[in-house]
Amino acid sequence: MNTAYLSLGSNQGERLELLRKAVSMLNDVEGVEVAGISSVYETDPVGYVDQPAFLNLAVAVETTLDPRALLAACQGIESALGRTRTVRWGPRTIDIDILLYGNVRLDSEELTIPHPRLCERAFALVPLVEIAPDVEVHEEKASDVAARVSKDPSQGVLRVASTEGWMA
Ligand code: GSY
Repeated sequence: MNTAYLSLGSNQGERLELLRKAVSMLNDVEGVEVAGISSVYETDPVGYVDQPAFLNLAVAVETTLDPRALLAACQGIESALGRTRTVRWGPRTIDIDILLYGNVRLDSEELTIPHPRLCERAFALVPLVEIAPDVEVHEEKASDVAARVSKDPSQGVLRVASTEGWMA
């Protein structure tokens, strides 16, 4: 069994409901169990900034799937929830990224672990640190990286909702 951390984001449609559905669908995947869910954060768009604000959260999963199979499961959920890949950095109903997978380091065309932009993204780090305060990214405590990145005023991250009861 392996522990992986995922980042979920939505900035199109019923954002909160889409996140809730995506978490529930993840838990329904054979070989995946959702073991922790952060709060929901409203976050300023990073990268392509001319788009609506996101809701983001992080989940911890216990999984027997290998990283590529986990990625395929995440992409299946994105498709089922209406994600289309028209504009690369553009608005999306749901996005599910693998942030960390145990101590695995992987660099392939389809998948890089740890996520290549994790250390630049308060929207992924802040929820991650909430559920995994001691986790490390590239030999640095994620909480230290989060504190540094959160000083960037363009990366607003505001806790807006609890996820208590989502897995009940
Ligand atoms: O890679 C995730 C999609 N994404 C996000 C996101 O989830 N949240 C915020 N705040 N900005 C983003 N830019 C991209 S691309």
